[in-house]
Amino acid sequence: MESAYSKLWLDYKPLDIPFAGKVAVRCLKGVSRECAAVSELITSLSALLPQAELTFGADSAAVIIELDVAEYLSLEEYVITADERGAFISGGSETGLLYGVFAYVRELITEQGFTRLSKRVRPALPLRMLDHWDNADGSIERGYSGSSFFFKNNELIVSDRTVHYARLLASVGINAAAINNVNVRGAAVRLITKDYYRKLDMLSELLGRWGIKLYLCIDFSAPISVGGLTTADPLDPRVQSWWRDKAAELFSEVRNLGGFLVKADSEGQPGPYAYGRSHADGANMLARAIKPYGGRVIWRCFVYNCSQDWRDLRTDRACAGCNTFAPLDGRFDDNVSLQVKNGPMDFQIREPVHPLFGVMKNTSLTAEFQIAQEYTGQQLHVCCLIPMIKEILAFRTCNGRERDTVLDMIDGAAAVSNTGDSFCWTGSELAAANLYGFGRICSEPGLSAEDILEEWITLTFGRSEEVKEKLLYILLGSREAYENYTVPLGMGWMCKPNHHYGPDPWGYEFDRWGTYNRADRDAVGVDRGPEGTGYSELYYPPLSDMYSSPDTCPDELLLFFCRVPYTHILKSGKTLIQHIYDSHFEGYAQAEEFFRLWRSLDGSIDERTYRNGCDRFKEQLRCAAEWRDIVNAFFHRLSGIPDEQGRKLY
Ligand code: GCV
Repeated sequence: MESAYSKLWLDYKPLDIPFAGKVAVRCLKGVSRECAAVSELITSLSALLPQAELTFGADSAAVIIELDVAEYLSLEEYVITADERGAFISGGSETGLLYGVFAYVRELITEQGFTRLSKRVRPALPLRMLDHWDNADGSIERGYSGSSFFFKNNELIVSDRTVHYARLLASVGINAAAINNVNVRGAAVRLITKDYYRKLDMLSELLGRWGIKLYLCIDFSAPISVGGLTTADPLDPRVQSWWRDKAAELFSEVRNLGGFLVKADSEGQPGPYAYGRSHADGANMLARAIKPYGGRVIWRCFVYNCSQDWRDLRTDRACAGCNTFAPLDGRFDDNVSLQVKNGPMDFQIREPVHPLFGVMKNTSLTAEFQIAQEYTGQQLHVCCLIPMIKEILAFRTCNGRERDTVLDMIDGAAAVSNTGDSFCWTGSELAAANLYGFGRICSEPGLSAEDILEEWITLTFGRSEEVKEKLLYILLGSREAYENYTVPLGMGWMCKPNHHYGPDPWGYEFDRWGTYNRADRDAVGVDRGPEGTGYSELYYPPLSDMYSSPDTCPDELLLFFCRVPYTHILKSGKTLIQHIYDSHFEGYAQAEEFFRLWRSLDGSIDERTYRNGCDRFKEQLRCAAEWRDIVNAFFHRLSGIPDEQGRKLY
């Protein structure tokens, strides 16, 4: 029977080498034969070397692979020394060893044989997390890959698919997963009750075998909704004691629980504000309840007024995160990490880096990315986010620290997951690159986007140079293309309201969400300088100065920070309006080229992937034409300025 899901990059095929000798696996001190590292190695070798004779512990073998746990390594670290005769793989724990095994197997595949290798890797970020926005009824908020594989009809599912999920995550070093939506709705409120303990425990044990901690999103008002109290005030002793008891029960029933992820006082979710308390009060209260069990609270900073009056030109949603959290720096307990979205708005194709990364010098931070492509084509458009994630992590905050990049300032990264129960997990096979890349970057941020993609392409599609070159071209160019044919120069929010797919330049203009472009017949963009909303002042100099003036603001963020006339001359020498027209034609042409290249791979990649890709590229082109024509017509009609090249603008 055909499997209901693809194995993605773990679908190992026999290596080209005709190896038929004996391969011995030896478990040295501290390594049990039952651990995931050993089973993974055996599974992989059986697939890669079907002719080989695999044994445990034999002395004479053509290839000997020794596995070891060593105290001198940190828990998730590994060392590999390998050559033609075998390998010595050592981990700081069985999880570190597992990462070493995956790294060794990757090498066997990319090098097609046993070669010399010497590698020592310690994952750069301690927390490498996937956040699922899955609802208990099986639907997924912003899900573009089918339904949930964690939940169905308010039941928790633990299946062979869950095992493969855990393998996929472990293979790229992801060590935490929050399985339910941050908007805690319906039956999910009861996840922290005995209704779910048995299944949660099974799931957490399964994930734990692969080095992954289970996190749950909780309802901040659970003392009321679950506990029957009349308040959820974090400073009320009854509430504190309720959470303490709940934590004791939960952590003893669910053995591999990592902690809680919390969206509070945001978009209708309950939080400490209802009781006049701060976010530090709220987060610390939970953190203290779960601290005895090693639990962590991941507390989101996506807090803003979502009922703004569009006529109000002073209030700026972009400032909200800093306004709320900057005064609380240093006031969070050490088992709280603040989860900060990569930009100050909401995962647009281009935003400045969130200023909180520079400001919160005394608080643990987790960077939040969204590989679910809510605003970036919903996995129907190809949009590889690996270069963007790398760009954000490398951003210098200029906060006076000797090491001042975002990567230096954070302890963790989380990605809103792009997975679902579709055959290929991510709706589009190409979107799986974002899942793979996210994990690899968190573990080894020094890898280039090309390195990561080459690895992923080889593991997923084999070693054809032609396939590799064409896919690299498509993936590496895809973000620029998407940005070109959609929203110009950092402005964001020209998408259709609610579902966020396709163009609607004024869809959010007269609404309550705080997301405006303020386009009129003369100018466009929001003045976020000191004379405007003041947002640019939330950065340290020289960034604050650079962003506040159209002369120094980087073009790609110009309309985020400045309000400029259509005749403003960009650094490229073009006028703003001409740039808008040109980039939209250019972006469409790039998408056409991607589809042409994809079609040329017919016969070189498997039929199912090829056909799925064709359907999606077709839709991408249709939608890109809509974006191009609607955005160009919008600005043409407002400004009355014709295209220098005389193209049709409608
Ligand atoms: C889970 C945006 C999305 C919401 C999401 C929210 C968040 O507003 O559109 O679907 O809610 O971000 O990150 O909490």
